[in-house]
Amino acid sequence: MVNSLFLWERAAVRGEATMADLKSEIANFKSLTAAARVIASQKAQGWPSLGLRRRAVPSTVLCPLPSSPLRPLPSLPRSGFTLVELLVTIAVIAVLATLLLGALYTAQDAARAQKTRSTIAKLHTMMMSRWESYKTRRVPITIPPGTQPKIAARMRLDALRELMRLEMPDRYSDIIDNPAIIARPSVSHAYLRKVTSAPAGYANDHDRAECFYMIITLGADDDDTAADKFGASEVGDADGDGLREFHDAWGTPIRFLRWAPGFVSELQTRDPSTQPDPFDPRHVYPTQPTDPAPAQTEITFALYPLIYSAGPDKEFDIYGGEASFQYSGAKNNPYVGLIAPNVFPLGQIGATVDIPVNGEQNWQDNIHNHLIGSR
Ligand SMILES: [Ca+2]
Ligand SMILES: [Ca+2]
Ligand SMILES: [Ca+2]
Ligand SMILES: [Ca+2]
Repeated sequence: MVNSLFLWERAAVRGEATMADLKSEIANFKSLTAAARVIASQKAQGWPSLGLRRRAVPSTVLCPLPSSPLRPLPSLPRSGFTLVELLVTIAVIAVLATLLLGALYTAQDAARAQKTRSTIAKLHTMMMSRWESYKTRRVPITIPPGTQPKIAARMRLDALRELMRLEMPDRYSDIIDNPAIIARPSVSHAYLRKVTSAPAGYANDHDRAECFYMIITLGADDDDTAADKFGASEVGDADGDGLREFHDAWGTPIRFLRWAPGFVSELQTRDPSTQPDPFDPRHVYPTQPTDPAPAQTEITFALYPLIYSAGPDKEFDIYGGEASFQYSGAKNNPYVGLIAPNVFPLGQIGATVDIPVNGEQNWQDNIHNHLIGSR
């Protein structure tokens, strides 16, 4: 009202307002004042008199405004997620994360497999040159004059097998046990010193791997730097006994079986007709049925040393013979197992088996030199 009178005064000064206009403004003021009094009175008695019920208010925000005493605020855009939307989002993220991790894991395993193949390829090359040398190796044995040629050939072959066993041991009994046919070769003395001087004494854990490390690093008379050909990650001591092993890229010791007649591969087909034993050119084995067991039932064929990684699953599932087995007690027979099922219930050494039993054939992801050597 004060504002209206001020505007009327200014209009009057400019000659634009009349006394009638002033009276009209005063009348408006009186009616507005009366209306204000009514509102104040009703407010003092409580809002229900305005026709609004307070209990109906909560879900709607009411706000008194000059032009309209109470009215709802306009509804705001909905923010946040519903529970279903949240769960769907989490599920999608989980699937994407799984796919990504799977891809990363696969790429990492592929790189590790390649690194392991490289390590085994080096070992295979070093091993095979030595292996081939036994075809022409002079055997330290004296054949009595007058011995039948075939008997002499068998004596020589038995001695050669013992020489291979002593110089390429794959279990500690090959080192610890005294030779039966020939004198202990010089490198076997080196193995024996190494094993018996191990700080904590040798443990049979990882013996297939520890013997192999000694063969490669001590077995070559003219190569004292064999160990230098391998990086730090390719060598380790998994059981902490001071006797080292070559490791694959998953940190598992790489094992070695000098003779693995149970293993079937492109390199070792186990077919006597197409791959006869090259160390037995006179075919003195298998022997005649009149010969004493167990030799009479054996089947011979070309053998290759087996150098193998357990692969990504770190399980070998390759039969290495019973823990108590000693070659010296089996006449250095490389084909043992086929002929003594009571001693080797799981077949020949090198056979693929589920040990320890977990229901999985864990040999399938193994990386081995037969795969590399056959290419
Ligand atoms: Ca050990
Ligand atoms: Ca060790
Ligand atoms: Ca495996
Ligand atoms: Ca298994």
